[in-house]
Amino acid sequence: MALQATTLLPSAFSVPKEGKANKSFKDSSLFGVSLRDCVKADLSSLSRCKSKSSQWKPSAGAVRAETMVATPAVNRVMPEGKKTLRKGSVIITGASSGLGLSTAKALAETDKWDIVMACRDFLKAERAAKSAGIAKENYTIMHLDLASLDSVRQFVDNFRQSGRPLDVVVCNAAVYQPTAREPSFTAEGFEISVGTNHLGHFLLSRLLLDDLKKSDYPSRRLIIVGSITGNTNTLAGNVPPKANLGDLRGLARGLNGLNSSAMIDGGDFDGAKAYKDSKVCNMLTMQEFHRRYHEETGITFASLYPGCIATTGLFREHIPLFRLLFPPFQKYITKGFVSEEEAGKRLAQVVSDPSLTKSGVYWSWNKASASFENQMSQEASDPEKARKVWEISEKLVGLA
Ligand code: LMG
Ligand code: NDP
Ligand code: PMR
Repeated sequence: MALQATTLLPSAFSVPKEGKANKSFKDSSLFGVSLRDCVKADLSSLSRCKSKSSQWKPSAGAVRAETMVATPAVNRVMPEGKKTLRKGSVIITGASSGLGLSTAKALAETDKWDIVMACRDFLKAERAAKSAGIAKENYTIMHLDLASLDSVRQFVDNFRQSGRPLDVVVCNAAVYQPTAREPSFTAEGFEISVGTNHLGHFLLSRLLLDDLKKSDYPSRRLIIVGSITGNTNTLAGNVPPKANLGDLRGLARGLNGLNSSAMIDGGDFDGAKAYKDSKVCNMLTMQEFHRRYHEETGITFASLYPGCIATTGLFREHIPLFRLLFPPFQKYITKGFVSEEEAGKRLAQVVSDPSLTKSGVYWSWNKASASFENQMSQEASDPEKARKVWEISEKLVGLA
């Protein structure tokens, strides 16, 4: 796919693909945005709404690190006798900082969500939730370390024991190791960025699919956070090192750095590339879920680029000079900057907005913060690659 070479000019916004006007837009060029809010939301899944009430009651005996008990998710009867929808039940991974935390906050403020913050550091998550001012009746913290597949399975067991319904899953957590010279590895020996960002989430979402299927909530969603930097049809995605999964030979051999490369394409280790590759896997996984399960289940599978949230903990391992210059660079030069609060509102829309139920899509936002359906790079939208990544990943995580 041709790179949008026009992108350094402020006036050069994304051009819709022929025949796809009003549908697909590329990640913006300089700004990561398009001028046009073009989405015709597919509201069809709303028609699946059932009125059955949930059986869930907060369970005091659940085996998990939990201090907060949420409001029972039952249909509430209004004074006039009208039933209102029960609270939605959402799991957000990596909700202890950055985008995950601000999304939890945005959802909590609506009082319509019971939020499970799935975090590796319980105390950090608890402090984060408190200092963000999230009301305690709206959230529960459960332990999840995506860098351990045992922990992922344990989390799913704990979640099920809590007796909650499951309506939405947000795969948000990620690690980024831009300065690492040598790879580090997950508990099972996978390179840590792909192991955490992709394989941990892959197992988690595969297991939780059964729970989503059981939900009686009007719109069930599985959301996986993607990024512009994994998309080589953008300027940002062309800053070296570029994402490239190659023929997946490293992934197929287990990314263990021993008898195989730690990189998906089998090349030399590069932490920034591993992160971008993991984001490509996230976007491919979302589409493969869509192809395999949307029609059968009605579940919405979506990905997104929330904007450049240059202030988050994602850049904690970058050199201090980068952390100093990156926010003003994004704010004043690329204008791709978005605050944590704004990005959280964007992801909260993908969780709960009745107009964002379309499945198989990658959402982005324009400068007025209106969502639009964006186009991913050729590699990130390659169905054959998506199938191969899916099949290799299910072997690696022990599902096949
Ligand atoms: C790698 O370096 C690191 O090695 C790695 O560890 C990891 O951090 C990784 O992506 C993360 O980055 C990338 C490095 C090298 O880029 C830099 O950050 C160096 C800065 C180079 C300075 C360029 C001047 C920009 C002016 C901005 C001044 C503001 C200063 C704030 C800086 C904050 C930090 C971001 O990258 C390079 O090799 C440099 C190339 C940079 C441009 C890449 C553009 C891709 C070109 C694609 C073609 C575009 C087509 C457009 C055509 C236009 C026609 C007019
Ligand atoms: P942060 O570092 O602030 O948040 C990442 C979260 O992931 C943290 O809560 C972190 O936990 C958690 N996490 C990391 N490793 C694990 C693990 N092994 N198990 C469980 N949780 C883990 O970064 P952001 O908020 O920026 O990133 C959130 C998402 O947004 C990521 O998917 C990222 O790729 C994406 N994104 C970010 C952009 C940006 O500009 N910042 C742009 C585009 C996409 P802890 O708090 O314990 O460290
Ligand atoms: Mg990038 C043109 C717009 C643009 C946008 C929207 C981003 C987003 N970046 C842009 C441009 C550039 N960046 C340019 C021109 C450069 C060279 C100066 C540049 C550099 C750069 C670096 C070194 N950018 C980075 C880094 C990182 O380490 C970040 C990264 O790649 O992490 C994987 C990053 C990012 N730039 C972005 C976004 C969203 C990131 C954060 C990473 C992500 O989550 O995808």
